[in-house]
Amino acid sequence: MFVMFRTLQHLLSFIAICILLPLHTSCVDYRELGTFNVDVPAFSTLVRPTVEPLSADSDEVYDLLLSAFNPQPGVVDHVWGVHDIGRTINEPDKIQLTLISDDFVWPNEVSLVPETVFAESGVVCVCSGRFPPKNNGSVALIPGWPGNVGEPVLISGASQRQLWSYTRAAQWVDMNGDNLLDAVVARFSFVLIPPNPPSFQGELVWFEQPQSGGLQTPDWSPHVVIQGPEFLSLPVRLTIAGAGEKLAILCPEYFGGKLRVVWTEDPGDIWTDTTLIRTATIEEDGERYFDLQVTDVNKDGKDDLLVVTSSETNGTVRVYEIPDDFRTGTWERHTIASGFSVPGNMTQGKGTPGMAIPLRFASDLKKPTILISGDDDRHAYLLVPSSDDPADWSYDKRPLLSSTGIVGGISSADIDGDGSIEAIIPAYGEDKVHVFRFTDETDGSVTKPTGPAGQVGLAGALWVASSIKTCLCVCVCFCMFVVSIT
Ligand SMILES: [Ca+2]
Ligand SMILES: [Ca+2]
Ligand SMILES: [Ca+2]
Repeated sequence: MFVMFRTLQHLLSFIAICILLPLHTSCVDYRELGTFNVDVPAFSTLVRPTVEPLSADSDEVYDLLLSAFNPQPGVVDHVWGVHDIGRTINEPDKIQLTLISDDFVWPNEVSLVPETVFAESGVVCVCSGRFPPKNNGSVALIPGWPGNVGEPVLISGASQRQLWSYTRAAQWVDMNGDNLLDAVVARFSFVLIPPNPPSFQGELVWFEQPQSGGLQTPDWSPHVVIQGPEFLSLPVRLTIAGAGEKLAILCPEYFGGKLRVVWTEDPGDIWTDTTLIRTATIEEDGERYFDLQVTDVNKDGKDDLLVVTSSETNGTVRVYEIPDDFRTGTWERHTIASGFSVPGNMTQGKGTPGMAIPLRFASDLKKPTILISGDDDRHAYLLVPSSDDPADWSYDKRPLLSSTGIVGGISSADIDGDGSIEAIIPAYGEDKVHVFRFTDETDGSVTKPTGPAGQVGLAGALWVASSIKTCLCVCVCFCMFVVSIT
């Protein structure tokens, strides 16, 4: 009966999406393929385990990387992997998880290091840590996936008095011009100095890859670029008027309530001279900047920023159009969804939505529907564009999934190469991962995607806010403990 009800519910949702929207509109069908069980599933990432270009007739292979954490002290956390998840994607209850590591406290986003970094495939990168007592985080490399993985090598600096946590995946950029790719990442520190209230510090940092043996060498030298971003930073090449492109790093701030871009005036984009580092503010309205990616949202041929601000009462999904010169231009904002709110009375420290990813079909002819993790509002949504007109920024928000708890870090890809898109939606509060399939009904063509291999989309939401409440309880206990021993 439950399955019948769910099927009917999905059918009605699909009919509603198709009927209520005008013609010439993307029409996305979807169905839930099933679920598989994982304790407290958190961030999901879909990766291609090789960077070799895929030929038209080659087999598509995707691996799923998944983190699972429990804020409670002493509980062991896990990093899981599923090699070639396409083999069992139609029967999710048959998906078998392989343990990659249980060495980390509070593992967050898990990624695969591009093969170009170490001339070696199968290097998993784990970012970890959040709130006390699980705030001794790291950026770690684990070679050997899939198969017998090695011991983690912690590249994020030697132990120090100030403990740092790392949330979103490290990005690989040569920051000092020595032809070795360095790890660029935002980091977060929970500052607890009783009797002062807890405070938070964020900064953008890069870890310098050593001249030799990087994959075997711990404690790479850290270089701080700016203070501010706590959880996410995104290097990207952006245009400057009349002079081509320049490397920039987008820096959303959750606690800082702003969105900035940072660059170096060095003409070769070498970041070692800190006097040449500049920033520009894209927005500073006090909202909690939570998720960000660069993608052409309105299908006008130019990339935009797809941004999520998290809130207890009015979370938003926004698009910023990138100006011709990112250093001096105005970033035009379009709010494409708003009013996300955390249900119930106990909303303090929680936030919604979590993360936004466009569902891009192989044909890629129309504006993409956007999949949203509701995070603390316990849902997932679709934002369906009202038309394919690039100047029309209106969307219809449709519920996709109703869960009993936090909805975590979503990811999507055409996992089995048939033109439909599969999405992985971790339901942290249910101890389950939901698998959905999306089909572009107005297209009908089923083609294999081409293009460069590598990591697919952004994967893994933050849902920092959701954790704060739990963690504040832990912190209160921690404070009491500190007070009691001093
Ligand atoms: Ca370098
Ligand atoms: Ca655009
Ligand atoms: Ca597919």
